[in-house]
Amino acid sequence: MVAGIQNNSQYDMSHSNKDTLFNISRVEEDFVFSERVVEVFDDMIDRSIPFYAQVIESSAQLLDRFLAEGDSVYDLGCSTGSSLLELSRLAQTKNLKFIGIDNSQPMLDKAKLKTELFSKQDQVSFYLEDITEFKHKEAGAIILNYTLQFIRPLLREEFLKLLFKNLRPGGIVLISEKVISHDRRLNRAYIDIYHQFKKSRGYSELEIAKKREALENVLIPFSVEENKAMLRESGFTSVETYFQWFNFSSTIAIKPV
Ligand code: GEK
Repeated sequence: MVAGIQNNSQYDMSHSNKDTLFNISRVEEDFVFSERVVEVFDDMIDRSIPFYAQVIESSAQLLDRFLAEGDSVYDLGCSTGSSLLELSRLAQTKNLKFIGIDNSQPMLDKAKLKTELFSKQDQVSFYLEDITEFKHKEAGAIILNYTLQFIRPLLREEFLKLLFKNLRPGGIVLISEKVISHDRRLNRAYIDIYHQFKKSRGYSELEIAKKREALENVLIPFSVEENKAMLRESGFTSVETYFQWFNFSSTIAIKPV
């Protein structure tokens, strides 16, 4: 393991099998969030996303600072609920309501199971919905952790405008993404460093290459600048990076009061 990189959320390791999905010789189809993926998902996230726990911790600090008593926090593309459960543990002072949305029923089944396991049902709930049709009004915060990258590029700006509309004045969006650099040398270097990270977490060269192939048409990263420009275009005024590790970046955007 790379020194100092640890994902230690207490909510991400329950009921997860080891991810060996791409220990295969041929990729038969593009990546989908199927039941097979859900079975290994928490292990996959734990070993594939650098500083996952630290990003959630930083996000909790921002929620604590910017949200008001009783605000609602929406996690779009919440998967098995790991980040929402962790946020509900870390951001406890303002009686916040946590709502996870995903369009994968198997993901939400697992999220609900984990929520019950940790007796969090009063604080954390889940909806099976398409996030591009988000219609929950007066949100205090909307979180997109590694999810915007799966929305079709042509739809992304309209989607961010929809989120802007549904936030209350002063509400925030927190977006964490895999990103690209338009500097070709830096881009190559960042990707190599990320692959070293995955190797250090136990993935073989073959698994890394096959996963990359399966994600090729599905996960389409933008640069930090492109994401920030889209947020400003959508009406957000304060837009800043709050975390970055090579080709992974987290951004906060605030809706003006
Ligand atoms: C985490 N945020 O643990 N509507 C609803 N859900 C969607 C849509 C859509 N249109 N498109 C994709 N999803 C999580 C990790 S994973 C990222 C997020 C990854 C959902 C999809 O079902 C999946 O659960 C999630 O977005 C993306 O921090 O696997 O790399």
